[in-house]
Amino acid sequence: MSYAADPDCLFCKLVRGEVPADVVHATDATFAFRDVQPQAPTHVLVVPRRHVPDVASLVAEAPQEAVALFAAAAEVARQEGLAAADGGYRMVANTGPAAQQSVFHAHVHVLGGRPMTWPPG
Ligand code: DGP
Repeated sequence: MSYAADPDCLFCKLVRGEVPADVVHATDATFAFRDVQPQAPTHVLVVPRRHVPDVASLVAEAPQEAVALFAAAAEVARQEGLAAADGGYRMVANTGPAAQQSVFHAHVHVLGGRPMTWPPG
């Protein structure tokens, strides 16, 4: 299945620069910016430039871009001083409404800078 670019998608608008973003990292395939509702001292969203509704769809449609997404997330964590050797961070990919996904453009949350608890809510 192939997903067309969505002119109404919020994260597509951020990627295109039509909605302002606090950008922390960008590659040919990915774009990363600070979450507007941070849940931790560091809270960055890493998204593919390609419009697909969730990470599972990205793996199915463009697996090399899913690898690029996780590589970008790891690089963001390193940039933010959160690499595993520095204490670590959490990556979250809410997938579907039961998981509280609210923006249906694939994204990974990179969260850190405070102790994390388990299980997540
Ligand atoms: P999720 O619930 O997993 O779909 O995460 C979507 C996140 O997007 C949520 O943590 C809030 C964030 N968000 C929503 N609108 C905006 C926006 O306009 N700018 C930024 N930077 N983040 C946004």
